[in-house]
Amino acid sequence: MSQRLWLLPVLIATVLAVFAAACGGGGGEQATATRSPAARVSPAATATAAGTAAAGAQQLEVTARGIAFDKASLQVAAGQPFTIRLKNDAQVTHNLHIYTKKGGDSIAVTQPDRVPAGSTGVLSATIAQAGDYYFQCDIHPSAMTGKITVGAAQSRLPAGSSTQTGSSSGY
Ligand SMILES: [Cu+2]
Repeated sequence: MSQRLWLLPVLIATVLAVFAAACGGGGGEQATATRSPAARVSPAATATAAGTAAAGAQQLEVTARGIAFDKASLQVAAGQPFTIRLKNDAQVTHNLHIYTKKGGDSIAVTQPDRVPAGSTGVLSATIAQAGDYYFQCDIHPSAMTGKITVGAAQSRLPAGSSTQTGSSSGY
């Protein structure tokens, strides 16, 4: 009888140990990311998809002719990826470089960094903070400048994965 009593705690300890191990293993799997806010998008967010492209990537296009951009202001939504295609229709090299402000910190520049005459460079970026930013051609920083306005991103995202982005997807 004394032997049985002695065994009991050992058994309990064993059971507890097994349990702990099982729970530990399960805990790891629970750590998988829980990010599915996209799943619940209100149908009210049918914001008339006017100018700005929808569904994720916003696509803008700027053309360089002579020593000038054809646009002096651009607009994108905060926190959403966008691309700017710089078509260089000029006879000289240009680029398009976004800075926090004139003379400020670099945010993003076209690839390639120097866009030869007759070719196209692409700038891809996401700017988290709304506000006014500055862009220029680094080769002609006094002649080729503009403002890029980053608007607060709100009820845009038409949830549906429908591909109704811009129709001008060249290439
Ligand atoms: Cu230039």
